[in-house]
Amino acid sequence: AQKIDGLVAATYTPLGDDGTINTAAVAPITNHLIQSGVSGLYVCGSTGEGMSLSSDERKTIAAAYVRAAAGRVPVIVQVGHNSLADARSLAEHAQQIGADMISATCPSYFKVGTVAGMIDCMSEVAQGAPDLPFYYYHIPALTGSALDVVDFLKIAGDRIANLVGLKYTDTKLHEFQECLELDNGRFDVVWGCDEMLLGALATGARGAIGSTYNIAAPLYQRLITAFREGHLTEARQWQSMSVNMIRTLNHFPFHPAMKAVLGMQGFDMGGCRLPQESLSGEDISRLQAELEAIGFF
Ligand code: HMN
Repeated sequence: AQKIDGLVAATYTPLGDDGTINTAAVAPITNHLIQSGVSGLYVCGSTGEGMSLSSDERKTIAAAYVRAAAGRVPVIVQVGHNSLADARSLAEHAQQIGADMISATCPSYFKVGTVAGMIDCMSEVAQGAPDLPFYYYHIPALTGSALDVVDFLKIAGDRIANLVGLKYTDTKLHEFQECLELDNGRFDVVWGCDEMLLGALATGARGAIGSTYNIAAPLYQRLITAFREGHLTEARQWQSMSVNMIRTLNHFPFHPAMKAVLGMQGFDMGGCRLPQESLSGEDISRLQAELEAIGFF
C-alpha cells in the first residue's frame, strides 16, 4: 500500500474578507507547496479549521485541493465530525472526488469510553471510503480522548479493513515507537509535532504531517537531509530554528499567525474563523519584526 513519506503540509483554508471560503487562493499555495518539496497535503484538519467549517464548505475545500494537486502529490482529507453520519458522508465525498486517503478524529464532545467503542466509531467513518487507506487521527489534546492508542491499533487493525495507520499528534516518543513497531511495522504511523521532528526521525518516522511545513518546508528538508547523512549537530540546529519559529508564532494565536506569515510570503489566506482570533494589522507587523529578529526572514 501507498505510505506517507516526507513532509506533508496540513493545509490552511483560505478565507476572504467576508469570512467565506476563498477557493481561488488554493491553487497558488498548492503549487508553491509542491515546489518547496512537500510530498502531500492534509486537508481540513486542525490547521484547515475543519471543525469550524460546514460540511458543504469542507467538501468544497477538499475538492479544490484535490483539483489543485492534480495527482502530483497525494491528498489526505480529514473527515472527523461529531456526527458520525456526517463524517461518513465526508468520507464518501472524499472518495468520489478522487482524494488519495482519508483520516479522521474521533468524536470529542461526548467522549469515546472504550477501545471497542472507538473501533465502532472509526469503522463507521472508514466504511464511507472503503477504497481509500484510512488513518486514524490521534490528537488527544484536542479531542480529549485519553484511550490507549496502542491498544486501539492492536485490535482495530483486524476490525477496520482499510485502516493503514495513524496520524500521531502527541509528544510521547516512546508511545510513537510502540505504534511503529507493532506487528513488525504493520502500520504507517505519521508524526504530527513539527517542533520534535528530529526526535521522531531518530525513533523511526518516515512521514510527518504539520502546519509549519506550509511556511518553512525547506528548513525541514535540510533537517531531514542532515539527519539522514548523519550530521546530527546540523540537524539539531535546524530543529532549534523550528523551535524558535514556533515559540515566536505562539506569542500570538497560532493558526491566525501562521496565516499571516503565509500572507507575508505572498499567499493571502485571510484570517481564521472564531473561536480563533485573527491578528490585527499591528500584531502582524510585530510578528514580522519578531520573525526577522530570529533570522526567519
Ligand atoms: C492538522 O490536523 O491540521 C495538523 O496536522 C495538526 C498538526 O499536528 C499541528 N498540530 C496542531 O495544530 C495541534 C502541528 O503541525 C503544530 O501546529 C506544530 O507542531 C506547531 O506546534
